[in-house]
Amino acid sequence: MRREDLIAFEDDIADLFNAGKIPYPVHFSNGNEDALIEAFKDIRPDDWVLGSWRFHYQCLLKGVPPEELKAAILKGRSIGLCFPKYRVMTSAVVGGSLPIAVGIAMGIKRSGGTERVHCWVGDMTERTGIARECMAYGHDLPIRWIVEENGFSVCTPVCEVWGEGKPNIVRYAYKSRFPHAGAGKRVMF
Ligand SMILES: Cc1ncc(C[n+]2csc(CCOP(=O)(O)OP(=O)(O)O)c2C)c(N)n1
Ligand SMILES: [Mg+2]
Repeated sequence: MRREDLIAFEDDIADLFNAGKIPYPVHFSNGNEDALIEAFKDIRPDDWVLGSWRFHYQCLLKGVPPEELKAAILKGRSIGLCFPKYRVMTSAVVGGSLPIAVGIAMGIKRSGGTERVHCWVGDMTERTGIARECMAYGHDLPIRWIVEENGFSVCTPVCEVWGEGKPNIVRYAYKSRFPHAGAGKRVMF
């Protein structure tokens, strides 16, 4: 799907929302067209695509027919779109889709499949414990994490919350000649 088609789809949904025709939460990907089109160049039809509350564009780019997507949005499903037939799954819970993405990727690896998993992650979601654990598990799995940096968690600046760049968080690097514990020899007491 082309950039203009993505924008036209969301503009239609935005007009319906502003006219009070969609009494449910909707989240828009406006401004993200180029990054998403680029990410989808590496996504095949049998790959899985997972993510969060903001997923209209990913659904369209994965092949969900616009009318099917619009019908789901009008029923209030924009915040948690799932189209297993097109291998699209999302969760409206922060971090909710990441363990599912890991599970799907593990299943693919164990069965010797060639499909891959692509999981979208918000920049606040990325900093949660569940994301760190899932991303650590994902190293040897057919999974790609795509982090969207918008600088915010709803209205809260992400870096400010974590104190990133603040002067009262001081770091220094060091390398020890000893192991984590002990002095390098296995001593039996
Ligand atoms: C467990 C949980 N806590 C809180 C929320 C409310 N919530 C919805 S979106 C969101 C922001 C998450 O920020 P980020 O991961 O950066 O996503 P984005 O900025 O792309 O929306 C929050 C806190 C939620 N959906 N789930
Ligand atoms: Mg964010």
